[in-house]
Amino acid sequence: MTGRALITDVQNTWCPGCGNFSLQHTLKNILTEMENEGRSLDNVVLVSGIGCHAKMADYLNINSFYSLHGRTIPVATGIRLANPDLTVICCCGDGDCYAEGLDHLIFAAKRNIDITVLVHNNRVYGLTTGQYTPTSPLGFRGKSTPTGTAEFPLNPIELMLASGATYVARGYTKKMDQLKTLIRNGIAHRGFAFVDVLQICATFFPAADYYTPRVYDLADHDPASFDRACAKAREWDYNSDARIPLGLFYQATFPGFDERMATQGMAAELREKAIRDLLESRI
Ligand SMILES: Cc1ncc(C[n+]2csc(CCOP(=O)(O)OP(=O)(O)O)c2C)c(N)n1
Ligand SMILES: [Mg+2]
Repeated sequence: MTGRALITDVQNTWCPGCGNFSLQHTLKNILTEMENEGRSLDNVVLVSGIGCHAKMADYLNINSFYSLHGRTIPVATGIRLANPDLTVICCCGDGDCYAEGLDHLIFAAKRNIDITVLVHNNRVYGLTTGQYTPTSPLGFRGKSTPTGTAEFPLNPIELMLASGATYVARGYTKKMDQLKTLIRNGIAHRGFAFVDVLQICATFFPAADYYTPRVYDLADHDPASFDRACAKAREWDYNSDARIPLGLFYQATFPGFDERMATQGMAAELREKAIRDLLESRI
């Protein structure tokens, strides 16, 4: 399937200026690079939830599974366990996986299942026209909160670090080169890779004027240090006026869920040794 057209001719209904276009083109460029390096795109599967983000499954010409709202990650986990030769990429919404599917996100990180999760974090329920999500800022006005939310937002970077994720990054749809590197390296990472993508929702949360002057690159940060990753995660709490670090917060090597599951059929003493060897392979 070399040189296939990666953008389908399905009618695109994203709003002009939507951050999903940046993610679509970033994924297209990554898939093209993978193909040019000799990897068959037949071994790549995209799993989406339900929402504006989920239309990625319609607009990118690769194997895809349009799942249920909040159920992106269990579907991806099942695909990966059934066929470890597949590279599985999840396109989730912030409503999709920080609200409806939050438990799945935490357990995928805890298990270190080898999938890559991209959260199209526009900080709003886009498709259903503007209700607040767990990452909407305090006071966010939308259809369900006409006088502003009374809730403080969740910090997904902190949550993923606490849940055991072995690759934790944050990108921004207006920093496409960095976004591409973060997603590419996440796909290459052995284990659970999580990229929270600050995404412009042109209609219900057009936050570029807020993000663009605040973002900076975590270039000098050491992603091997869990403690420093936690400190960096707390610099911006998805609500304050602080500067917003973008880049790789944390990366570690730890045996994946599929590797540990593979030891289950072994005789007891072999299994013990296999698990010991796997744990010693941690950095
Ligand atoms: C179980 C379930 N609950 C609610 C809905 C209705 N619904 C469809 S899309 C959506 C919001 C999606 O928001 P998000 O995941 O942030 O994606 P976005 O549209 O912002 O990309 C909701 C609540 C649904 N389809 N299924
Ligand atoms: Mg959303």
